[in-house]
Formats: sequence, C-alpha cells, structure tokens
Amino acid sequence: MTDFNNKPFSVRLGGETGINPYRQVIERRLSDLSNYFQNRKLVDEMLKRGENPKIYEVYEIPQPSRSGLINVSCTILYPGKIGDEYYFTKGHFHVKEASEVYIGLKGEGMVLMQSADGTFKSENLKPGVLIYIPPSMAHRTVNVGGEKLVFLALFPSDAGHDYGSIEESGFAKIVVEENGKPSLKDNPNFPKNI
Ligand code: S6P
Ligand code: ZN
Repeated sequence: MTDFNNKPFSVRLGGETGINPYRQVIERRLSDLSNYFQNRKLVDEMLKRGENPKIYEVYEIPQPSRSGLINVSCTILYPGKIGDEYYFTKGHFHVKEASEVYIGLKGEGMVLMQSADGTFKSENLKPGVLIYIPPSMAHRTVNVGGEKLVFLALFPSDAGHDYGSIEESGFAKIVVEENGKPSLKDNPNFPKNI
C-alpha cells in the first residue's frame, strides 16, 4: 500500500476515481445538499419519492494538518440539474489565509468565487485549464456539461473548511440552463446588504 504520510508518492491521473491510488473518499448526495438548490419544493418531492441522486464524490490524499503540507484531491461532479439549476459542490471558505489551485481533467464546468464583501468572479474549468483561487474567496464548482466534471484540487493541509455562510446565503450568482446553454443569473435569495 502506498505510504501517503508526507512521503514521496506518485498517483495516476484519470480513470473512474480521477486519481489512483487515493486514501479516502467523500460522497455527497442530494440529501446532503437539500438546503442549497433554488427549487426546495422539487428537492423535497424528489427525496420523498426516494430519489436521492449522487451529486459528487471527492477522492482525497490528505496530509497531517500543519504548515507546509499540501492536500491532493480529485472531485467528480456528476452531470445533472435540479429544475434548471446545474449540479454543484457545496462551496466553502478556507478558514486560514490559504489559496488553492484547481486543474481540469475532464468535462466542462464553472468555478464561482466570492469574497466576504460579495465581490464575485467566475472562471471556466475544462481539461488543460488551471484556476487559481485566492485565499479569501469562497469557491463552488458547477458542472455545466453533459458528462462528469473531473478536476484536481491542491491546497494547504491546514487550510480548514468553513461551509456555514455559503450554506446560509449561497453565492451572489446561480448557474441555470437557458435555451439549452448555461447562464449566470443573480441569485434571488442572496442577501442584498452584503
Ligand atoms: C478543498 C477543495 C475541493 C472541494 C471539493 C468539494 O479545499 O476546494 O477538494 O472540497 O470540490 O467541494 P465542497 O465545497 O463540498 O468541499
Ligand atoms: Zn477549497
């Protein structure tokens, strides 16, 4: 078995898990994101019917949480929509002043970034593209294509993850399908006083 614990290692990119080998996996289903999508009524109906689709998986190689170490992870975000809103990751701020890099491996996505004062920016993510996420910006990835979106994330192991404010208020923009294409719209539920 590979010793990932701050020792030299190599992994292969690609395949079903994006990185191979990996150390642990996290799975997120609709029930884990029930507060996040715009159409809560539809989410409730789906869950009541027993429909609980997988939204994403994260394959991780975490390091001990201390300065100077880098976590490697690969997210596989499934294609799909809740109503007209594309599947996305929860999104979070890092607790520490820690930047992050995303590298697209497969599929087509958008990375939404937003600072605490509401400054918003989005970048397109696809194979061959690297996105730099500055330390103080929350980040969420949206799958706007018809296949799995697969991307690598590299970030300091002591970054810490704060999900609270995004779970409560969301991002200033949402990504919905309009005339068969992804479109960035103002989030009607985003607080105006931020
Ligand atoms: C970690 C990095 C990614 C996300 C993953 C899932 O800093 O940004 O590995 O954890 O894309 O998103 P979330 O918002 O559920 O953690
Ligand atoms: Zn992050």
